[in-house]
Amino acid sequence: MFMIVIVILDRFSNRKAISHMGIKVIEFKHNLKRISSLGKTSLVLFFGFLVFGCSTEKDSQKPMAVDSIEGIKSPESAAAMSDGRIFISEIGEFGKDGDGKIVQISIDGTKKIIADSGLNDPKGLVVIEEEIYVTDNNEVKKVSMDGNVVVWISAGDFPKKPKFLNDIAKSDEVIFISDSGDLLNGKGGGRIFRVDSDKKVTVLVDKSNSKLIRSPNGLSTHQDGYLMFNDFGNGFLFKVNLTDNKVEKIGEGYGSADGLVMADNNLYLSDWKNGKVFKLDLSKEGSSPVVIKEGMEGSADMDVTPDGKYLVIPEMKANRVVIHSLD
Ligand SMILES: [Ca+2]
Ligand SMILES: [Ca+2]
Repeated sequence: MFMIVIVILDRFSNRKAISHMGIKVIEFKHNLKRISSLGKTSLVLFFGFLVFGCSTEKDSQKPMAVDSIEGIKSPESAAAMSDGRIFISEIGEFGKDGDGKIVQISIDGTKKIIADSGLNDPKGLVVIEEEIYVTDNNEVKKVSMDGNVVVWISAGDFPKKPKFLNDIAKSDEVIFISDSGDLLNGKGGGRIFRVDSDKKVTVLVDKSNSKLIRSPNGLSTHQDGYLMFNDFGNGFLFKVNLTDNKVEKIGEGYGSADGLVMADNNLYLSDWKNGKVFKLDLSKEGSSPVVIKEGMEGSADMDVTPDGKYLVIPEMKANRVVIHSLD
């Protein structure tokens, strides 16, 4: 900007007559005071335009985004809000109680602890009316923005004993929760629970609906009337018809499937064990997944910022959250 002004002043100072742009013919020798009032007005408008032009350009630029936010011990899940806040569940040490956290970050790298007590191994999270609902082993907890943690659904509230509660997703008044079963030993036995508005918990699907179901993990409610989920145990992608609970396998090859999020016609899936992130274009029939990121250490439950510009990837085994530009 400064350079542009210098160049323009220089150009004006070398002109004896400026007859175009409606400016009266004048002498202009390094003395702005001698410019006629019409010339002054034109200059003010011209520089004003430049300043206005520059600020508009600046406003439309993307905010500065960091590549990653370090120092979050075993992050599992991300929930990105339209106001720029991103909530992350931090497992801490696996199997150690009391060291779980909820951390708030933003793409510019800021980090703030929301809750650092009352959590064990927190995983999937969803924000509903300024409260964070997070799965934590065999319970679901509710966390207020000032860090108060209460049990929202206890282990005994589930109709089948949960083993490894994982993702949580909301659609209208219904909440879905995946239980990955015996994920740690690769023995499956997982299911998906449905929580109604009166907090009644029922089984949505398990292996009685499809023998292929082993360890349901990521959930997505983007498609009306359906719940989409991926399976950590076999890398399959499924969808459930929420009217008749019919399960249909719609994809495979996603390894130890974890994150599942839809944005702008694209479904993003992560493979935790092999450290990959896939993009699947759902607007084209029969399209194949494309690897958009690989070599990650435990790419877990991702989210896309509501402006569609960034994929937020908890990189669990690297103890960081990666901000991946989708441009
Ligand atoms: Ca822990
Ligand atoms: Ca997960």
